[in-house]
Amino acid sequence: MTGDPAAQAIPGGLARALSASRLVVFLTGAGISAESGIPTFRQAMTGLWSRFRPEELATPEAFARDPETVWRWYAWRRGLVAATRPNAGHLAIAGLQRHLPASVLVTQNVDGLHQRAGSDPVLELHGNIGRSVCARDRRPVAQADGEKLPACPRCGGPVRPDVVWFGEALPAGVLEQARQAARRCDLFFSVGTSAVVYPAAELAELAAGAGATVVEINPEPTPLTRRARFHLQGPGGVMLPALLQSLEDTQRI
Ligand code: BJW
Repeated sequence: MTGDPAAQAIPGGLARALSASRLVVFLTGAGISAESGIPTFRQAMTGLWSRFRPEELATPEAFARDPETVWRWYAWRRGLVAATRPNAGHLAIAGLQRHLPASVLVTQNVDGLHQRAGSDPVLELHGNIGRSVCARDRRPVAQADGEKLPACPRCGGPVRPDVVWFGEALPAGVLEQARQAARRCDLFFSVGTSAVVYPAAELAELAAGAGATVVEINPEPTPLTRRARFHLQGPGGVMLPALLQSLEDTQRI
């Protein structure tokens, strides 16, 4: 048994469930990247939506009205992401995935930090800020970056970030894979998400409804907390390495 106090914060029942699991799903949100220095959306004071209005920046109507402003905002955020690195939470999920017989990583994040931490594949529900597409036909546009709104090299129309805005459908294949995994898993982790944006938030409900053990990792309670069997109330960068340590301890015994 390790002397690591963080690993001892993991309830015995959860450590046993993890080591016996057949399929684990991790669903992550902005909170897992907070310790890398990327702002979340809904936290008071620091969240993006405390400083910016989502209806002016993260809807198709906003882009249609003022594509230059929306593009500049995403260019600023791309810069933030480029200056960061995966943190202990991202790395611990990649480590857990290496130890587990089967796992599926689903993220609402658009920052690509899970991939940089070594997780592959990653089911990106809300796209990726590093990719751009033609706003007319959604075909990829390479090397569209910088502050100035680019024009599509094929049709001359505006280029947009390849992300999912409010009111837009999530990529159907990705969402379906995530739903299937949620229905089939025996352990479901909801990490660093306020669990209020649908359909992502429905995944934990699907998992719980199908009998999986739901675990929430978040310093704050959310609407999911009362349905979760375990709530590890702390930052992902502490709780996820502790989980990895507890799994390594169990596997060593
Ligand atoms: C830490 C931490 C640390 C901090 N460690 N934790 C009712 C039912 C169903 C749907 C709806 C409904 N009412 C309205 C809707 C629609 C809407 C919706 O859900 N709205 C709700 C807000 C009410 N959903 C949609 O519009 C979706 N599309 C859709 O439904 O389409 C239907 C359709 C079908 C067919 C055709 C057409 C349409 C699309 C949703 C897209 C969301 N997009 C965004 C922007 C992405 C691009 C970008 O990045 O700019 O996605 S909004 C934003 O929210 C972003 C996030 O991925 C998403 C979720 O946020 P997340 O990750 O949970 O972050 P926060 O900030 O909310 O929470 C952070 C948490 O971390 C907090 O709890 C902290 O405590 C915690 N934390 N430090 C661990 N160190």
